[in-house]
Amino acid sequence: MASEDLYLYFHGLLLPKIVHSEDSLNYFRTFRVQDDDVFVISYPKSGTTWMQEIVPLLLNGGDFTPVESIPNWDRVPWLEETRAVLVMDKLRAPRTMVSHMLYHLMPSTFSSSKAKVIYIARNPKDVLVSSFYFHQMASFLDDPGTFEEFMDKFLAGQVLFGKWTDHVKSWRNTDLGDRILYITYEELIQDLRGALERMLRFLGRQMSEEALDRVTEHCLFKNMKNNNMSNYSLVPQEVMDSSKSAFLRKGIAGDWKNHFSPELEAKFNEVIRKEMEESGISFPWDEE
Ligand code: PPS
Repeated sequence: MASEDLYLYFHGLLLPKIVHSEDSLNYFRTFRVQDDDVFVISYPKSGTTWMQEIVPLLLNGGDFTPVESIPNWDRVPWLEETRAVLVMDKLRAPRTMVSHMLYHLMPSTFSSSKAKVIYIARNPKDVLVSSFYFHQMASFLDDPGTFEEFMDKFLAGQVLFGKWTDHVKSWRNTDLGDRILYITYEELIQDLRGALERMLRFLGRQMSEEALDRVTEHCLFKNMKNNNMSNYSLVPQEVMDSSKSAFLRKGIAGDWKNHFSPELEAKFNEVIRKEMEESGISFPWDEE
């Protein structure tokens, strides 16, 4: 399918038509944010689905009912997607939603509200690898071509939600103060329980040691992979072909090392370094 049939543009950002429309973007733009709303913000492939599992459990004291009975896209909907208008009224307060949008494109009521934000970032090299496989299995995305071709598109921002560097820079340079918590996918991989404790404190919640142990165990990759409400097995094969690649694919940090040649790594590092150099932002993976 031609790419104009697959995507629409929103402020220069490429969005897949299968879940975005003019109406859904109008809904997004005019959405009335409430003070107790909780947002998870991510660049695609940075740990969104993981957070759709984690945050409801932290907010409800470790009750597994929603994560075992409601698909992730309705449990913690994407605010910019077509399902938001259908499920938002069904969310219990505090409403939890995800968004891949840049900071300056958020609804106007967002910055004046007291809504909290958890921003999850991931090593862009692993984001690229994850996205490459996602493009192979998702029929609503264009063919990624070779890994090198896809890397060029990624670096040029000709991928979903634009450039990774624009996304992380937009969300680092906000005036949200203590309303925003920054977390990384790698931190979750390294010490999931510790990261959950950090998020609990940020959300102003408490949980018994035993409940936190159970939530940690439930959110491990090997267990989440078996949760049909979160592993995208409810999506028809012709839309997401898990025989090509699973949505919950590897769930590790550093898979990029299996995909980058030294030349590709040098090219990638150079572009990202240049675009980040005056931002003052550093990430744990910068030294790798
Ligand atoms: S999307 O399409 O933007 O919603 O994708 P997103 O959920 O942000 O990213 C998908 C990657 O996150 C991995 N994932 C996990 N890793 C470790 N542990 C858990 N529990 C987990 N859940 C999701 C998923 O496997 C994708 O990464 P890759 O590298 O492709 O495996």
